[in-house]
Amino acid sequence: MSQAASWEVGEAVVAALAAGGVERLFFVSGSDILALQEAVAKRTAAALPTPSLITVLHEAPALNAALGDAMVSGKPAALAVHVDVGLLNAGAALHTARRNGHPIVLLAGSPATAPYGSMRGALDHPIFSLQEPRDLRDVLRGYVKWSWRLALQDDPVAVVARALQIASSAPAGPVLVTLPREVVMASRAQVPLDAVRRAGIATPTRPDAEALDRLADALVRAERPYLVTGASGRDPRTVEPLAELAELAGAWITDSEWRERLNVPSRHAMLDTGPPLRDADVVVAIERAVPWVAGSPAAPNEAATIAWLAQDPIAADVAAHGFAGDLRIACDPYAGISALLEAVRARQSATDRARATARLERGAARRRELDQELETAAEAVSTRRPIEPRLVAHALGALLDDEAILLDESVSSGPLVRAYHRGSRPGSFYAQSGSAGGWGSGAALGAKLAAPDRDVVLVSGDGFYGFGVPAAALWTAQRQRAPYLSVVLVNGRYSTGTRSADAAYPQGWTAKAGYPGGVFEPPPDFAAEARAAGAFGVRVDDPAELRGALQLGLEQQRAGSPAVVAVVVA
Ligand SMILES: Cc1ncc(C[n+]2csc(CCOP(=O)(O)OP(=O)(O)O)c2C)c(N)n1
Repeated sequence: MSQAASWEVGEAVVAALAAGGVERLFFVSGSDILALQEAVAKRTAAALPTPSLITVLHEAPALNAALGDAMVSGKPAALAVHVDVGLLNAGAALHTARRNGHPIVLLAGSPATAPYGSMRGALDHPIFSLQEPRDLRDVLRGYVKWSWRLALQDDPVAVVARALQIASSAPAGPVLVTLPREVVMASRAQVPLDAVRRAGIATPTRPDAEALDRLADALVRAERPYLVTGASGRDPRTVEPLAELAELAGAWITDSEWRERLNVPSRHAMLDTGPPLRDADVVVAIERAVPWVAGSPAAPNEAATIAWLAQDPIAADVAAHGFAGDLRIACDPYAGISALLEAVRARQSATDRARATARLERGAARRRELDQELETAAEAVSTRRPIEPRLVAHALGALLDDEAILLDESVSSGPLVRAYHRGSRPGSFYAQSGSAGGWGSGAALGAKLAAPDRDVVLVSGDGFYGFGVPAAALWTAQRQRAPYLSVVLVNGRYSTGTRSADAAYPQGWTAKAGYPGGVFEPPPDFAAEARAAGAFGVRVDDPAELRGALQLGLEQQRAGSPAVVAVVVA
């Protein structure tokens, strides 16, 4: 009788990830994840299914790249890092992973504890004893949906199957598996990968019919209905029915405070063309955990009917919430929006329809006016020096075609970037749903790996750009032929430490002292940094050269080189 073939547990993990559709394993080196590195190399050599290993020079852009990959591909992505230090280096990207809701499998090596010489992979260096304060999983409590410490007696394929199932089932999010070194280096009989294929992901939930009918009744009767969203466009199929719902119901839409995705075409007639949200009589918050600040002037008024339509309509993941909700409809957003559209259609009378159409016409007229105002305002600053962020936003809007992917991390210039964006295609605009600055460079890299044929453009404030360890991402972009264009708005300051300081301490000591802590003058030369990382880099301070520089950056990208255009702005 022939003996069953064996493989290392690390190889079982890698094979199971591949079986689960993970195409890329973002990787930052460590002595306890060698088994994964070895397994990928071995399986690549043998032409066996394996994620490709993407070396990134820092864990923060590595995790952000995994997020960018999952965000654009819609498939799970994985990241392997070294023990506690690797996870801690991933840092704020863990926050983004939690808030952006992508299916991510985090793998962290865990130091050996087996006594020296007792088994393969056992303790052989003093450092191992220092690399796991208590249980590594404690570090990430609050940031992952689920975690597991792989043990010798576990079936590694079943553990990966469970990890992928939990990460991918709605609401999707990160999971963590810690991998003790002796465990991943242990030999096991090979097992089939059926557990991964058959684990299954939860099917989308349909909205409760009665609750949906009540909401449709309210929407049809409403005089000033509002749809507030942010991340419904995570499912690209929602864009069309959401736009149609707004048109049919004559409902105003806003996502301007937190547009994580393109939720409706960015020049839609009902998008940000309506009265203040405060005046709404019926509000539907769609896939948006925190749609306004309760009690503030930007919130709906007390008398408004408020409905929540989301995978998690109570936002259980937000510790303190406290928003009113007359209806909380748990559903897959695509199922919910589509059902609401049909329910509104079914009960609109001719008079209801006419009232809705009148609002739609008002929206369309306001949109034309706004577009004209935006052009006039851009024209008015077209020769100003230093360059106005508005001019950059305008130039970007004009430069990008509908196939392009725009990633926005431009903080105080965000409203301008969104206003001038002309994208209408689902998946043409991305931002993050959290607050962890530094997402952009890694996310752009991951996006480009997932969509190699599309232009990928990041627009970022210089502060957040610096947080993202851009050189580490640019290096990988260069090596992997995954080029993206970064447009950095260089003003040498954090709006938090300057504008916010002014708001909190008008004419305060900070202002008098010239904003120490808020200003970094002179700012780093981000173009030179890009060149040092092997990318194209150019600095622009003349408005007449702006368009040409952006065009050149785009061409560099198309020719295969990552590019950075650092624009010195007012
Ligand atoms: C990792 C991280 N550190 C600090 C902050 C706090 N913060 C919020 S906005 C901001 C300023 C961002 O500056 P910049 O990117 O230059 O954009 P600007 O404010 O100048 O528009 C900072 C520091 C954060 N959100 N994330």
